[in-house]
Amino acid sequence: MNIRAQPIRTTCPYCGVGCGVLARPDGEGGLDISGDPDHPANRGRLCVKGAALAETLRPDGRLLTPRIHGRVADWDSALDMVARRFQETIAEHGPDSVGFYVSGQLLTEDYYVANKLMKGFIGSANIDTNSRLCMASSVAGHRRAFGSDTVPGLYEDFEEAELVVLVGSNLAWCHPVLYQRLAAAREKGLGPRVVVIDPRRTATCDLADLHLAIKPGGDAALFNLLLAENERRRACDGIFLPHVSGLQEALHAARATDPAMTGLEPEDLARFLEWWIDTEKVVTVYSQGINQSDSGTDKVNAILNCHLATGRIGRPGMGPFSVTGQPNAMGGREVGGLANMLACHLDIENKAHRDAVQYFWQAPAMAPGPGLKAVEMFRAVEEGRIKALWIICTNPAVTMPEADRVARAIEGCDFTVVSDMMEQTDTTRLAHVLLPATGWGEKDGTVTNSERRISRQRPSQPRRGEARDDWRILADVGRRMGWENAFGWNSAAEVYAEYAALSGVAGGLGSDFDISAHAGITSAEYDALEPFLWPQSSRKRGGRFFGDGRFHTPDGKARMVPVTARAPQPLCPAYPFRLNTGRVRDHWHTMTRTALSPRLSRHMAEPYLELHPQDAAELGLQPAELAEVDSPHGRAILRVLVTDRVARGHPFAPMHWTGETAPSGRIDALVPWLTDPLSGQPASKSAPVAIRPFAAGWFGFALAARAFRPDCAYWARASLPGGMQAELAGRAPPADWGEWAAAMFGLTSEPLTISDRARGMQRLGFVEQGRLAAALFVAPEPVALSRSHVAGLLGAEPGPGMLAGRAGADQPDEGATVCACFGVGVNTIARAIAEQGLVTVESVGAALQAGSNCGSCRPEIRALIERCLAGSGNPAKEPTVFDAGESLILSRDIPADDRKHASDHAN
Ligand SMILES: Nc1nc2c(c(=O)[nH]1)N[C@H]1C(S)=C(S)[C@@H](COP(=O)(O)OP(=O)(O)OC[C@H]3O[C@@H](n4cnc5c(=O)[nH]c(N)nc54)[C@H](O)[C@@H]3O)O[C@H]1N2
Ligand SMILES: Nc1nc2c(c(=O)[nH]1)N[C@H]1C(S)=C(S)[C@@H](COP(=O)(O)OP(=O)(O)OC[C@H]3O[C@@H](n4cnc5c(=O)[nH]c(N)nc54)[C@H](O)[C@@H]3O)O[C@H]1N2
Ligand code: SF4
Ligand SMILES: [Mo]
Repeated sequence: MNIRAQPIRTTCPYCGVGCGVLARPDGEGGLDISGDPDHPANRGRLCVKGAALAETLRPDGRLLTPRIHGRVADWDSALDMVARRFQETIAEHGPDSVGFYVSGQLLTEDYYVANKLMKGFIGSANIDTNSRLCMASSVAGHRRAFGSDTVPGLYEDFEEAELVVLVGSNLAWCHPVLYQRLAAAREKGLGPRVVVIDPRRTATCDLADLHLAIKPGGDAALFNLLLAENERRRACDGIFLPHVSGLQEALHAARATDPAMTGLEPEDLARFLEWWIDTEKVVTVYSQGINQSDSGTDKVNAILNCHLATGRIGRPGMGPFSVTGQPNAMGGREVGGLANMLACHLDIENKAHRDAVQYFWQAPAMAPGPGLKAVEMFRAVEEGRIKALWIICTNPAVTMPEADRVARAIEGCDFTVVSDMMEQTDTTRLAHVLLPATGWGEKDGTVTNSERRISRQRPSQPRRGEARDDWRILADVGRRMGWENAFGWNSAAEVYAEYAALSGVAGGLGSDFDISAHAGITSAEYDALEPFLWPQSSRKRGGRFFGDGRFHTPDGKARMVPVTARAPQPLCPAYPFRLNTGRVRDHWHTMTRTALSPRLSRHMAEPYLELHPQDAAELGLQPAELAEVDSPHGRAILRVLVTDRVARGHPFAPMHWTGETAPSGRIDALVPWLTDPLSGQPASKSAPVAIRPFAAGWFGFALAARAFRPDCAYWARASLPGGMQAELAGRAPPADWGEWAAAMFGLTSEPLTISDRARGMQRLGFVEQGRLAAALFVAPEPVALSRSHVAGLLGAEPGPGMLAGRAGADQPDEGATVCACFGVGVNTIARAIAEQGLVTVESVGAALQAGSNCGSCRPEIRALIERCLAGSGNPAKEPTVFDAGESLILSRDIPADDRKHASDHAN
C-alpha cells in the first residue's frame, strides 16, 4: 500500500492575504499543493499563483553557491569578505556609509536579524525595504492618525460589511482569495454592496455595483467631499467624536475641495456619498492606487478621516483596511524594517524607546535617528556616500523608479552584496558578492498577513545546493564582525523567541505590537505554532483595534488630519500621457519564480500598454502593434492593447518584465524619482511619458525546446510546457534568417524554410533527431498564427503543413489561456458559450471546468459571456484567432469592430 506522506502546513509566499498551504511531498522530489482548509485566511482556497507553487520549485536558474566577482566561492571566503568590507568601510567612513536594502518577502526572523545588525550594532538606520515602494504611505497615514501603524480590522469584516469600497485596489488579481471571499459572501445573497474606485475598469469591477473611474490623484478630493457631506448631513458620530481630535480643521480643509478634481459624473458622486453615509457597516479597502502617489499619505488620511468622524472603526464589518502586498510586508513593519521605525512598533526618534531597545540588545552603537529611505538610499549610492550595499530578497534594478539610474548606481558602488535565490536577475548581475539564499519550501520562519495574523512557513523540501537561510547569513556576518553573542542563535525558533521577548519590552512602553506570550517559546512549540492574530500578551489577545476609542497618541485620541486635495504633477507637452502601472493576474513582480511555470506564463505572455482607442487612433497605432514609450528617464517598447477600459491620456502598463524576460519592457525605467514628502514612497502610478509607434521592419514569433535569448530591438520570452517561446520585432531584417535563427537557438542544423508569399510570412523549422526542435515565423506585420497550436508541435515529428501555424479544421484552436488551472483557452470558451448557449460562469465551469478551481479567471469568463451575448452573430462562426500575440491580452481586448482587422491578419 502506498502510504502518502503527511502534508506540511505552511504559508503561500506571494501576496499579503497569507493563505495557508498544504504541501505534500509527492515521493518524486516534488510537492502536491492544496489550500489549507483550517487556515483562517483562506479556508482551503488558493488562487492560481498559490496553486502553481510546485511548478516554480524547479532547480532551473537557482543560485547554488556563493560567488565572488562571478566566480564560485566557498561560504567562508564570501562571508569573510562581506564582514571585512563592511567593517573597513565603517571604520573609514562611518556607519552611515553602508546600507541594507531588504524586502517584505523576507521572513520575520530574517528581518529581525537584519534590523538588529544595522540599527543596534553597525549603528546606522540605513536599512530600508521594498515596502517603501509599497506600504510606506499607509504606515505614515496610520501613524499620523492612530499614533501607531495598526490595521484596525480583520478579513471577516469584508464579509460582515454592508458596503465594501475598494480604492486603488485590483483585488481580483492582486488579493484573489480575499476577492473570492467577498464574491462568495455576495453569492449567498448576504454580502455587501461593492464600489470600485480606480481610473481603470479592472477585473475587480466584475463585482462592482458602482465603478468610479476617478481622475488620477482624485481620491483625496473624493474622501474630502465625503467628509464634508457627512458633516452636512449630520452623520458624524457624536459618541465616537470625543475620542478624536482635529475634526474642525479637517472639515475646514475638506469643505474647500472642488468636486471637479474627481472627474466623476455628479450622479455617480452623489450615489457614492449616499451609499457610504447611509450604510453603517462600511469597509474601505485601499492599496497601491492610494499609496503609490506623491500625496499618498494625505490620501490615506483623507480615508481615515471619514472612518474616524463617523466612528466606523474597529467594530465588526467596518473600518479602513490597508491591504498589504507582500507576504510579510506587515511583519517587516512590525519588526522595524523601515529606516524610520525601530522594532516592535517603537519610535526611532524617541530616546526612551531607543534606550530600551539598546539595553535589551546590549547593543554597542544604536542608530541615533532615522536612516535613508529607499530613493534617498540609492541617491546616496549614486553619489558615493554609501560605499557598501547589501541587497536582500528584492530586485531594485527592475522595480525602483528610474530603474536604469538605480542599476548604474548599484554598478558604481564600491562594494555590493546581493542575496537571492536566483543566479540571473537584473540586480544579481551587478553584485560583487552573490550569496545563495534558500527559498520558499526550504525556509523556516513566520510571516504576518494583512489582518495581523502570524503564520508559519515550514520547510517541505531539501535546500538547493549550498543555499542558506537569510537570517543565518546575516547572523554569520554579524558574528564575523565581532558580535558573537548577539548573533549566536542556532535556529529560527530562537530568533523568534528573542523577538517576542523584545515585544514585551515594547508593550511595556505602550506599543500595540506585543507577542510576549511567546517569549519563552520552545523549538517544539514554534514548530507547532498555529496561525494567530497579534497581540498575544498578558494585556490583550488578538481581535480588532480602536473600537474602544483608545489610540496610541499622547492624549489617547485619534487625530484627524486636514487634507488639501492636490492634483498630480502637471504634464508637459513633450510628455503628454500619464502612465499608470501595476500588476497582472498570474505573475509575481519580476517573475523570478512565476516565469518558471508555463501555466502562469500563458495568461500574459508579453509586456503591454493598455491604450484608449482614441489615443491609439491619434497616434496611428493599431492593436498588437508596438509602441515606443519614452520618459525623461528611459524608454520602453510595448505591445499595444487598445481598450476603453483605460481613460484617454492615461494608459496602463504592467511592472513585471525585466532584462531576463523582455529588456525593452522594464517599466520602472520610465518612472521618476518623485516621492510623497512624508512617507518617501514613489509615485509609481503616474509617470509622464510620450508614446509613438515603434517603426518595426519585421515581426517574429519563435519557439524552441531549449531556452534561448533573442537579439533584436524587441523581444519577450515566456516558458512553454516543452520549452520557451518569444515574441520578436526589429527595425531592419537580418541578411539571412536561417543564420540569424540558428545563432539565436544555438543550433547548427539547416532549417527547413517555407516562404508563404500570400501571407508575406517566412517559416523556418529546425529538426533534430527527427523532431521539431525550434521554429521561427517572420512577417512584415505582427505574426498572425495560433501560438497554442504551434507550441504543441515542439518535439513532434514534422509532417505536411506542420508550419502552417494554424490548427487544421479537425483540431480546434484553443486560443490564449483564460483558465490557467485547467488550461482552457479563450476560443474554446467562446465556442462553448455559443454552441451550448451558456450564460453563466457556473455553466461554463460545468461544461469545461474553466473557472471551477481557483476562480481567478471568473471575471474574465463573465466578461467573455457578456461580449459573446452582446456581439452580433455567432461568436463561434467569427474568426477566433484574433491577432498576432494571440496572448489573451490581445485577443480578449480587441473591440468587435477591430476583429475584422485582426481576422485579415489571420486569413
Ligand atoms: N498577481 C499578483 N498579485 C500581487 C502582486 C503581483 O506582483 N502579482 N504583488 C503584490 C504586491 S507587493 C502588492 S503591493 C499588491 C498590489 O495590489 P494592488 O494595489 O491592487 O495592485 P496594482 O495593480 O499595483 O494597483 C491597483 C490599482 O490602482 C489603480 N490606480 C492607479 N492610479 C490610481 C489613482 O490615482 N486612484 C485610484 N483610486 N486608483 C489608481 C490602478 O489602475 C490599479 O488597477 O499586489 C500583491 N499581489
Ligand atoms: N512601476 C511600478 N514599480 C513598482 C510597483 C508598481 O506598482 N509599479 N510596485 C512596487 C511594489 S508595491 C513592490 S512590493 C516592489 C516589488 O519589487 P521587488 O521586491 O524588487 O520584486 P521581486 O521580483 O519580488 O524581487 C524579489 C527577489 O528576491 C528573490 N527571492 C525570493 N525569495 C527569496 C528569499 O527567500 N531570499 C532571498 N534572499 N531572495 C529571495 C527573488 O528571486 C527576486 O529576485 O515593486 C515596486 N515597484
Ligand atoms: S491569494 Fe493567492 S497569492 Fe495570495 S496568499 Fe493566497 S494563494 Fe497566495
Ligand atoms: Mo508591494
